Amino acid sequence: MRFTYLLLLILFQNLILKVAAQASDVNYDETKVGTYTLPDPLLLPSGKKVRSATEWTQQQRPRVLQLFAENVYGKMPGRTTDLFFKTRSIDSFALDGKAIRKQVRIYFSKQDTTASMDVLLYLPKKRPGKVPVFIGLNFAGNQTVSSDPRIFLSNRWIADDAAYKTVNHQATEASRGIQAQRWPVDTLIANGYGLATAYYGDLEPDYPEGWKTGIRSSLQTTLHIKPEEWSAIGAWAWGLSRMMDYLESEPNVNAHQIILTGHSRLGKAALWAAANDTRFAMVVSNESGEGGAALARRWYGETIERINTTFPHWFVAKYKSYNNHPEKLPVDQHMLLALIAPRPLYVASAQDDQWSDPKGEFLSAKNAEPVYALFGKKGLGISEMPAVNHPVGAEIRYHMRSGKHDMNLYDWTHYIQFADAYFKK
Ligand code: GTR
Repeated sequence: MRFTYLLLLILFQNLILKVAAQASDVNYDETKVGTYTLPDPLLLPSGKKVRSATEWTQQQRPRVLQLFAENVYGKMPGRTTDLFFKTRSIDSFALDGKAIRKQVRIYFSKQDTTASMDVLLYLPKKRPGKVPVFIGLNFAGNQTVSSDPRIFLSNRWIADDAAYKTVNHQATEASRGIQAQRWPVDTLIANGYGLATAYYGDLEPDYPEGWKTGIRSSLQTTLHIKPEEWSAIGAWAWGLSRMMDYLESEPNVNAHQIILTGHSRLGKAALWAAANDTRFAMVVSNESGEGGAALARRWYGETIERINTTFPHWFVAKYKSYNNHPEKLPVDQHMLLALIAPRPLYVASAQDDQWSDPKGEFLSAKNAEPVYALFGKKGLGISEMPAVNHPVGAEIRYHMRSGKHDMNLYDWTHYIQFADAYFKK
């Protein structure tokens, strides 16, 4: 009796300690951030520094990319050789006649036709010739992007989040257009841009065992890669490159003007995709946070340990070895941003999204500047955080919007302006 009591007491105490430790692992106090030293993206293993764009591209870039593959996101396989596209529907009078809407299924392999992704593409009719296109994955199926009833409902597993209006992990009619605010198709079309999106769950459903029914399982023989050699983020990023393959085949799309966007976890996937695939001409990271744009070494908001605990499938197993030791990581996220150079990059945060660490995202962008400078490209132009709703920078741009974790019209308006600076006729 006494023994049981003691045992229970010990167990209870352990539980209290655990909860306390968990509560204290997340910091929101700027005075407690402490000091940290970021790895220098220009430092070669020889101890010398990269001095030219050529040295960066030929020596350092492949090395840094490899370090991210080994320690964070896993290997990135190439495209399947028997990939093919099937148009499921075309509507030349979408959005009151202002756009062409196409729905295309990308089949990754002739061997297994369940491995596929559904692309929803809108192209503006008023802009002649090949048009620039914003692309990005969505969280809950293409039907959530617009209330247009002709968009095919996703038949994949979708998280049963109340906001997604799913029933038993399946999309419902009620889910049409529920994320339309995140995807301002009309505004994009009016500004002469196309939009291509696909549901990230087509690649891998987002839960720890999701790899079993996603491409990491179904394509392992075709791609010669074991599921544990890459990650969920890797699979989503791979899918973005397959969307790019499709867009290259689309006669009305300017494949040299593809603007890759991603919000939150899908922002992480977008950055990793762009690091691997230089065909993406411009990149937008919207509140990608930990494992995305935010510095891992800065102790503020989400931590490596937190992300690995809640989402053990997002990164490779080795990333867990940095749980309480971000200082041991041979890279930090400014180096991921540096892999985007010299392409225009927009990093955006939201003021009420402290979990993503806005300042850590700003500093990450700041510390990618030396690599952009090798190409003669300008960065943020300031070294302190700008005021809220005050975008700054040139080839690397940054803003912290007021409001919560989201991707809204304020964000898109600035992304469109950023794209206009490069792609406007
Ligand atoms: C959070 C996660 C973040 C971010 C976010 C999202 O729960 O901790 O890293 O990815 O989800 O994707 O909405």
